[in-house]
Amino acid sequence: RQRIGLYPGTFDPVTNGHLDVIGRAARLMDRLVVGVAINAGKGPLFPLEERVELVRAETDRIAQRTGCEVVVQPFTGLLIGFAKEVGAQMILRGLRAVTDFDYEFQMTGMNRRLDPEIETVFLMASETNQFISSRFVKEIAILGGDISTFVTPLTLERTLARVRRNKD
Ligand code: COD
Repeated sequence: RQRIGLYPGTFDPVTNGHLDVIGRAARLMDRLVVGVAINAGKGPLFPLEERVELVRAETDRIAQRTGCEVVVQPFTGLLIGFAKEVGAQMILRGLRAVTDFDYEFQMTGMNRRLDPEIETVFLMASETNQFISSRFVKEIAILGGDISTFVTPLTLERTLARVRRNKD
């Protein structure tokens, strides 16, 4: 049986923290679906299509390096529904410091109730990437700070372009 994992998120934008987790997940899976959620409630900086495009651009290398088939797909609606649709046996989530725990704990518990067959697995990024969050990347960029060690050069360029566009 093929091991299929789903790594869902908002990826607004994708950071070196996300890519670190994707690299680890890819080593464990035959196929990794990265699900990019619409998440209109979070008021994203990037439109869904661009978030998908950026994750795709950054994950090609990971697929080559690990031999895992990495597929990036947008999704709307319930996470558990999407996990079933793509045939995932597990949902992968990244865990940062204590602040993530409560949210992840609730999400995992509720998803488990919705479908007890799908296991949620947590992965930690390396020390360099552990603390990175999309929220602070955006805030730092908007306030004119340097985000070049938190995101790839392509995402850096696109983030600065979005921030500039929003100012006009
Ligand atoms: N180190 C380690 N992990 C990290 C790092 C980092 N530096 N940065 C981010 N991560 C992890 C996050 O903890 C998360 O696990 C994952 O990467 C994605 O992060 P985000 O912020 O891009 O994504 P979220 O947390 O906004 O994604 C939320 C979902 C879209 C998964 C959620 O809202 C959802 O499931 N929506 C669908 C509707 C649904 O089913 N709702 C019911 C849920 S119970």
